[in-house]
Amino acid sequence: MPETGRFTGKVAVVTGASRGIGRAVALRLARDGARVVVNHPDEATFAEQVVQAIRDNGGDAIAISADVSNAAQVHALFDEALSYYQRLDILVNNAGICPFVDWFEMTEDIWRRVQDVNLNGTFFCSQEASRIMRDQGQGGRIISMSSISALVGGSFQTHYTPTKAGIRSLMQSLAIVLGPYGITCNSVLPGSILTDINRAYYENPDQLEKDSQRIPMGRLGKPDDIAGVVAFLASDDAAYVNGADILVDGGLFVNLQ
Ligand code: RM4
Repeated sequence: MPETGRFTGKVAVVTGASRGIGRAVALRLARDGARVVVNHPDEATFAEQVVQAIRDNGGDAIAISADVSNAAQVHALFDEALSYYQRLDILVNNAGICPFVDWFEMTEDIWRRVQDVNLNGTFFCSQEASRIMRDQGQGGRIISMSSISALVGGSFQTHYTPTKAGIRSLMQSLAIVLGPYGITCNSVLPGSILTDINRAYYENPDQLEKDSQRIPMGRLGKPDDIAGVVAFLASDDAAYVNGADILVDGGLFVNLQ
């Protein structure tokens, strides 16, 4: 896909960008001209590899460590991003965890940690970013990684599915609050995308085959399948898309019968 330059002059923060979908989003926005903050919780090696890949391709990026579940670290993340790049145009709330856990084995710590990272992290980052964008007065884009799990349950994801539904709902409410500032808020709902979040689960070839066969396109998704949709929502082409969600699942959700 040739570079479009459509994000030249724009600055993006992508959370959880050291691996998986976040990494693909960071690379894509940078390839299209954005200067990118590659946020990671504590994966400096992976994050620096993403930064180097962007720089090797002629782009501009920095890695900033912050646990998005920690409000003080999120404040510091955006402080450092702003002092380095002097502006903020795009926030991609991608950071998320999903340890697959049996309901009856679910502990309070596991439950709270998934809520803290996925939902609270999206709240902390969205509030920081929207304040910056509001004060900048030039609009902005907030794109959050919800999930097909916002729409359906998951027997080993009882802690995770409510956070993805909450993220989708938060974007709908923020679309109302931030629309007057020209800041759009939208969700992307990935289906089954093969990344480190579920790699162990799919090491079982029977599980991989079963899930792939349920998808009309016959394969799990790839991080790049999501990155292109995020780039659309971040672009001027999506200037009037606000409070929306885009399901990116190869047809999995509709394949009931
Ligand atoms: C998604 C969906 C996928 C799963 C990931 C972790 O919402 O449920 O199947 O692999 O979560």
